[in-house]
Amino acid sequence: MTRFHLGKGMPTRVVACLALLFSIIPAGALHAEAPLSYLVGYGMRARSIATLTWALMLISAVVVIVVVGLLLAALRRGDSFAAFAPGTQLPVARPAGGASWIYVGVGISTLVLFVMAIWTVVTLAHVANPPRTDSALKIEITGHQWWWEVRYLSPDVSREFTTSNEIHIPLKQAVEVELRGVDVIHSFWVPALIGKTDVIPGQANRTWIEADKPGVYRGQCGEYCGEQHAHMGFEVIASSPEDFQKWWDSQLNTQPGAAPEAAQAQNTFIAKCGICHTVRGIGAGGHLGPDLTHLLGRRTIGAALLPNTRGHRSAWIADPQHLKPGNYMPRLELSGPELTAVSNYLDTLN
Ligand code: HEC
Ligand SMILES: [Cu+2]
Repeated sequence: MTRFHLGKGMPTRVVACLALLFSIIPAGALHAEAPLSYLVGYGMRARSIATLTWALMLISAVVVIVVVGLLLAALRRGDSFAAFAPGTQLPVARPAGGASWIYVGVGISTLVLFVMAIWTVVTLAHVANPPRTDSALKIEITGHQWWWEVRYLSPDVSREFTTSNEIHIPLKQAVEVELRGVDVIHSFWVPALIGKTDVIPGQANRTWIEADKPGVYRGQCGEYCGEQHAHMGFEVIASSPEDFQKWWDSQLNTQPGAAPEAAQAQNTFIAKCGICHTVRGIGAGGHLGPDLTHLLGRRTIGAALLPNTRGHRSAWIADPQHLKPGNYMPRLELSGPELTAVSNYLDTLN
């Protein structure tokens, strides 16, 4: 008489699955060093969400382990059943007390799911609104295909200004963010600080952002928005309130008109680039592309695509379609001298 048996490979496979499950957790922790990791939060908002994420992940892991353990136990018991000859009938045995396992199992699962649901709702309610709004700094962020316009608002209108792809915030302050869209739906996402909020044309969505550790936090458009969606990045720079104020003050400066020997370069810039880009102070006032008034102060160009070095700037101007195919800055067919003149002019925008 043959017997059912589990097959030699079976326990090994189960062990391998468990090992895989456990390896995900340390891998997740290591992954925290990655710029787009959401497993470690910096700031009250991100931290409570990260805690919830870890808790749900661990509870789920424990549930899987318990279920796999029970399944293995059940399979081992089945091991001793005799096989049936073809044509014989399978007797249905119902051991006494067997159903109580089901009641206990359903009871425990319901309780665990209930606790997880309540915890999730409480956490989301807790982070939905900033802790205080009275002194909150307000910024308005507009998503464009494929870059971010950032406007700092102030009760004193003369202190308002616009920049791009780089958001500076003071440490430990809840900054109110109003999100606007002009073309398609984008999504504002800084994994280490804040979950995704949709950016929708014709609607102003509100969220808030806070960081409690100085540093540079990588952000990314989180909703597919066309060819260069993957290169619609930005950075959030959190610094002390004093440094933040200094930065704000410096951004208010307009650019002085060029000295006579540099007038040619500035005129080339206004003629070739001013239709799409603003440089405050020189009469270049286009809005199709990022504001370039204090370009040199930014860490990246092309929406966090490339480090902001002279080489990358020149390469970008010479052929933006090569570096970011499909983006809305056309290849301008500048002559060699024009390219040099414009690059030199950009070098003055600090
Ligand atoms: C037809 C409009 C248009 C013209 C003309 C144009 N640009 Fe642009 N420019 C854009 C757009 C749109 C972007 C954003 C591209 C992106 O990141 O998707 C951009 C991005 C840039 C950036 C990167 C800015 C950042 O913060 O990421 C620089 C630098 C730049 N342009 C310089 C120039 C210069 C210099 C000229 C003139 C030689 C010029 N542009 C002409 C539309 C234009
Ligand atoms: Cu987008």
